Amino acid sequence: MPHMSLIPGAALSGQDGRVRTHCCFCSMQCGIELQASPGGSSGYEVKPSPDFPVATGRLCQKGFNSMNHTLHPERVLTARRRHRLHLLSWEDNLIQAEQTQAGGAWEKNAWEEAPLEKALDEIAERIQSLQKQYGRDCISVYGGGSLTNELCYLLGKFTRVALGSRYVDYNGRYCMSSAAAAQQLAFGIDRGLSFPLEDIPKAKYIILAGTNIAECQPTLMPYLMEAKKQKAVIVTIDPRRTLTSKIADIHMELQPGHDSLLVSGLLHVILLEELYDKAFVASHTEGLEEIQKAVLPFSPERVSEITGVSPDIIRTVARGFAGTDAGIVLTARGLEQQVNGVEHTLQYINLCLLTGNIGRPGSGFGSVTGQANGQGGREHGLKADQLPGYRSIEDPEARAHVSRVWGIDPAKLPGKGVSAYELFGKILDGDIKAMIILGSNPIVSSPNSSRVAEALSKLELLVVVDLFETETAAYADWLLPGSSFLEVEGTLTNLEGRVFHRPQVFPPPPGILPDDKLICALAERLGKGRYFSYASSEDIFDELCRASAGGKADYSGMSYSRIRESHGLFWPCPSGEHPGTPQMFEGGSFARPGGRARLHAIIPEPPAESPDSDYPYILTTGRLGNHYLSGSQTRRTPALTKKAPVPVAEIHPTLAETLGLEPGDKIRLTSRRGSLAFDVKRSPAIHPKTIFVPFHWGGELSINRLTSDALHPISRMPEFKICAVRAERIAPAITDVPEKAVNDLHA
Ligand SMILES: Nc1nc2c(c(=O)[nH]1)N[C@H]1C(S)=C(S)[C@@H](COP(=O)(O)OP(=O)(O)OC[C@H]3O[C@@H](n4cnc5c(=O)[nH]c(N)nc54)[C@H](O)[C@@H]3O)O[C@H]1N2
Ligand SMILES: Nc1nc2c(c(=O)[nH]1)N[C@H]1C(S)=C(S)[C@@H](COP(=O)(O)OP(=O)(O)OC[C@H]3O[C@@H](n4cnc5c(=O)[nH]c(N)nc54)[C@H](O)[C@@H]3O)O[C@H]1N2
Ligand code: SF4
Ligand SMILES: [Mo]
Repeated sequence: MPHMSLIPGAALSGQDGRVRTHCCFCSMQCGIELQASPGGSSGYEVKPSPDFPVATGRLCQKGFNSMNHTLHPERVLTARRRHRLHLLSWEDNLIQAEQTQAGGAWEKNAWEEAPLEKALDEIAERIQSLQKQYGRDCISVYGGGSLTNELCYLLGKFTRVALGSRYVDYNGRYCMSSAAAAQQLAFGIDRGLSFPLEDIPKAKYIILAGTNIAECQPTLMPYLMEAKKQKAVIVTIDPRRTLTSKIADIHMELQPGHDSLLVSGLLHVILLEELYDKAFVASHTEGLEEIQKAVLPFSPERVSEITGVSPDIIRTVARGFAGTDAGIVLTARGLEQQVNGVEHTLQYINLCLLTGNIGRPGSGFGSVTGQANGQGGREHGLKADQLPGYRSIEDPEARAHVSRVWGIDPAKLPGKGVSAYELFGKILDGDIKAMIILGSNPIVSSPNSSRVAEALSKLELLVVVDLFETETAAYADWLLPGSSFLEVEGTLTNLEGRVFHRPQVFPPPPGILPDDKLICALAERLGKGRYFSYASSEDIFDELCRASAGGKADYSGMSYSRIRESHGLFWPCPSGEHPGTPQMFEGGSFARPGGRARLHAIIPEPPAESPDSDYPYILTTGRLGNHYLSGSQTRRTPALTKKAPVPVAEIHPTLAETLGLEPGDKIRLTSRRGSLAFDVKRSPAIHPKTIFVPFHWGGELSINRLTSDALHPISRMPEFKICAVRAERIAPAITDVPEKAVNDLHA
């Protein structure tokens, strides 16, 4: 099918001929403008849009290229099915899957194309027969945080109402779950940032811990630069000196896993020197005594012995942060994606609470959200234990309210399911037999991914809805065409908690349904159409707002027209007259009983795997500026992938020397779960015993074959940031050596 039919003349252009939408990638959700460019390959050129207030009129390289993958010739444009090779072991299946990825044939099992309508009929039939055989809970749904609020809401409702299953979760479990749990515990509510970005320049002291903003939210940097211009002190805490730490006055380099300990040192100084905000702590918090006791053993000297950060620096930062009346702490996945991620986050929250740096302009705590809709994705019932409005699925009142909005009997509403990674365990246990994945590529993005491959091979039905034949789709029985961000109308909620409207700017290619309509069409075939008959995306949003009424993430005062007029409304927004809530916790008022925030006494604990003589180094994983997550979109964008065609392991020159690495050598990394070879970059900017590898690739280049699947006991966040590895030199293969050298060798 000629994909270019997507473009000509299809745009719903504004009066000035410019088409305004938003970049599909990170949580900044910068405004973009598509401008007609008849000579260009797509017919459009992408430019920053000055209209949306968040992105300061800039785009990063991913933003400029964000339209590229939607036009890629590999886009899936028809439904495809394939019959499973039941005789293969999962290891063989894995090899087959990789051959498929590499363009080789899964010959006996080649894809057959089918009209979408027929595909949906057959999938519905198969779901019904599996549920008849194994019960309603045998089918699960796995969603993603890049999708609109409307779609996240629909996927949760679809699972509970159309499938009647308890098993739904999403990739945000790998992303924001530790920060979400910590904010719930401390503040009683979870919004990424408790303040608008425009307040950052008012801060006088900014701590950036485990967040590489310069590569991950590049258009946030101007806010930090403006604060710096106003003489703010900036501190970065990371095992690497990143692009972000270039703007820091102080960089605290520590090995992964040590944030709780380091902050214990800061709190020790603040409490023992009585630098804390006594009035704020007395009126607005609880738990001071426990925390005073907990930090006693952690003098700067003791903390320094383990972390290597000098006692002087610990004292300087503690006194500096306690001494300001405008201090901000931002954290991200660096310290959150750990089995102690909730505790690390709670420590940084303690730091803000004890110093009274919260609830006023220029101060506060924030966990920088990651995906396009990383915030909204966690509010509308796409989580295993959650109903819309950030309600608990175990709360009888919440169940009654949402059931009323949905028009169902609360007794029929399923209970709590399990977290994203645990869904794969349920498949291996034989409890889950079928899965629908929409908006994620978990073979690349899950920890210990060989186990995920084993699980997906065992399913009796896997339906993947994606733009591309991803590494995950290689295990699918059905691959259905997904719609791109340009082809679906909806709202998203950015890192500030600002809900904004994203228009549909092109119709989907012929034969493709927008994702929301696809889900409703499947619900109809499952005999539940009456619960999913929406006239428009706005109709879904209005229902979402009603379902959220009275919940923590209350959108009930919002409407498409209000959101459009104001360039976004901040939640909570509980009535049509409410202006929205850019600044949370004003005057020290928190969402916990009695309005007080909770301080948490944290005893630093070790990670699931510590280095030992067999696995002496720590592997940590993360991102590069020009790729996005599992890479299925950015690896298909030549302008981005040419700058980083393969993952490269970042190691300290001292480690390179210890391993005897010569220029051109590769490095073999081996964890308890697997072993892979990588190209090497020597960098003095990384801790000498830590190795960093980005995770944006699949197959033999996928670092998640090595990562640990230890989960946090509450948030169920995997420990992506720490696993113990061995490192060895791989000399170039003999075939890589010039012919003369080989001859010399044989002489
Ligand atoms: N270019 C790009 N941008 C993105 C994304 C992308 O894939 N590519 N993804 C988006 C998404 S979904 C997310 S969640 C965000 C993620 O944004 P970030 O969390 O900022 O990104 P990461 O690279 O995962 O990790 C950040 C830093 O944590 C450090 N780190 C590792 N271990 C520790 C530790 O124990 N303590 C501390 N203090 N630091 C540690 C790493 O060295 C790294 O520099 O980015 C979003 N933006
Ligand atoms: N080792 C390691 N692993 C990690 C992390 C780490 O730091 N280290 N970080 C984790 C984090 S924070 C995250 S958020 C996850 C994310 O990891 P994934 O969930 O795998 O994220 P994506 O690559 O964005 O996958 C989205 C998929 O949906 C498709 N898609 C995009 N938009 C749409 C749409 O509108 N409709 C449909 N139908 N499909 C769409 C894309 O083509 C892509 O295949 O990775 C996690 N994995
Ligand atoms: S900063 Fe994020 S939203 Fe903005 S252009 Fe870059 S990837 Fe897109
Ligand atoms: Mo994320």
